[in-house]
Amino acid sequence: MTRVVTVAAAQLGPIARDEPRARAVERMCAMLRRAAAAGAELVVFPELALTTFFPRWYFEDQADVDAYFEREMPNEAVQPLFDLARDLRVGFYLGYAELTPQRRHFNTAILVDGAGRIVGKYRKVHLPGHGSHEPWRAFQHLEKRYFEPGDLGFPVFEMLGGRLGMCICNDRRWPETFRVMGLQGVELVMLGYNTPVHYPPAPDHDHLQDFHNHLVMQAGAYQNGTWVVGVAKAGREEGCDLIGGSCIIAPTGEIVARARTLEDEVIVFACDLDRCREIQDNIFNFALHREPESYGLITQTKGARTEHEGKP
Ligand code: CDV
Repeated sequence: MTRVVTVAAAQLGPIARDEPRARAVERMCAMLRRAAAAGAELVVFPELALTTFFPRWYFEDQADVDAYFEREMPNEAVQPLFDLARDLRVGFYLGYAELTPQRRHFNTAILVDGAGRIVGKYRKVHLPGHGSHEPWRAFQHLEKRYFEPGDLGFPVFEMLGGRLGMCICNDRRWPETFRVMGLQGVELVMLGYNTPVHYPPAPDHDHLQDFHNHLVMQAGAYQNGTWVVGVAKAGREEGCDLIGGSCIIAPTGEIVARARTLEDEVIVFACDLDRCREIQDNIFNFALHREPESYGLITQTKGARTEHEGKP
């Protein structure tokens, strides 16, 4: 069985606040067709791909927040994407805001196979931003208010003859995200993001946003010997500039395909999953080289311990 999976990163340009989900789905269907015509078997869409990035606004009324959430998946608006994917025999990753029957709110991504079945779900663990209204900011980032941290860990799913993992946006900045999947032998990590160019708490870093984006994804790929597909919602969305830079990264950490625009754009690459072995069997052979007894603090503590207890 071939271990080459042709993957597309389907970057979205901005989605307006009043753009209906059906229009976003139309745009994604157009990209799915382009990707399939280029031979893609798997298409990766961004984080919260059905609506504008609503955590940039403070809403007093919870009903206004809930209007951005999906109560079931697929639903009427998204069904055309599932139908098309099934017709074209293409799988996909889709990010959306999930409201469960128990009224829990998650920033979620699903993995759908070429038969249109949901075969995997991930809920964003690392929620950036703040929990209350901070009017001094040029725009809000209220993920900590509108979502709760994901409760599914970082599972890895068997599909297309490989081990596929998911994470979402801010997760990519945390090495633990990739390592937990790396320890399950992940071979391809899919992730969508909405990353503003302007970072209100440290605006001096604005010019580094594209660099940091690629830095963390390339490091995650290399340090775990996995393919990484990172996909932006890009461009000026409701006055807020979002970075692009969607890309496909080889297990060596090299970017092998990269989006050039800040609009709807599809990039495609044939990913040989067996190339993961080049790294996983050698420089990052975990079984041979890891020393977990020395890593206890990773799970024992949340913030940094500044007192050097027990040190001579
Ligand atoms: N959607 C995100 O998670 N965005 C964050 C921003 C706020 C820093 C990111 O890590 O890209």
